[in-house]
Amino acid sequence: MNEQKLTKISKRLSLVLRHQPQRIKIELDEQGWVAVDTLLAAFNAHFFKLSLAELEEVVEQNNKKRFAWSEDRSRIRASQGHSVAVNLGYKPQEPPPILFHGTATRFLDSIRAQGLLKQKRHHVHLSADTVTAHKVAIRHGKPVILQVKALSLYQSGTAFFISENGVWLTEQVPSPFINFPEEPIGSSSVLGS
Ligand code: HQG
Repeated sequence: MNEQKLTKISKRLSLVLRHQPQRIKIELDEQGWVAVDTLLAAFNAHFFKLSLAELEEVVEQNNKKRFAWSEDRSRIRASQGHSVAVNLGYKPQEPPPILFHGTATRFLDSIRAQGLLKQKRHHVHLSADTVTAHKVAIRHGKPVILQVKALSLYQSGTAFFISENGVWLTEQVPSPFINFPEEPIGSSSVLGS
């Protein structure tokens, strides 16, 4: 298959395996998988003809290893880059008693009212240390570091995950599980120095 066709198929696969499975009326499971047979039938029906051999070629040849087979090769998924909600298999883990979330002071009222929400991301991101939390915070404005009672939240039945690069992830953090500083911590805080 020539480069152009490989790229064309790869782009369509990224579209439906990362962003818009509904476009060809398929559903991804929680880990982003879809049965290869289902994908091929839907791809053929909605886009253009794609054989199993061609699909295999695209997966093997893909320069960034964008797609992966399940162990038994009956299913396929995108390895990363999703905008649809998937859990790529980060193993649930018991968190330490306290994790940190760096944010901007202007969000505090809203966070007090709603807790920490994942917004556009797949999870709320938490850090094991305040230095990292501070770096995340200053991206947003005047930084403030919230303490999250992670172990209590976990013990109340909420799953926590740790990403390959050490970020703690959870679905949301209700307000009672957050320690808010009495005075917002300004940029002159010791945490920043
Ligand atoms: C805030 C980077 C109002 C939240 C970093 C944050 C991180 C609320 C902002 C990763 C809220 C979302 C994630 C509520 C949360 N009301 N504001 N109820 N709940 N917020 O960027 O945690 O470069 O989506 O506090 O290293 O800042 O992407 O999340 O300020 O790990 O690889 O809404 O992004 O990694 O902002 O950063 P973000 P984040 P990457």
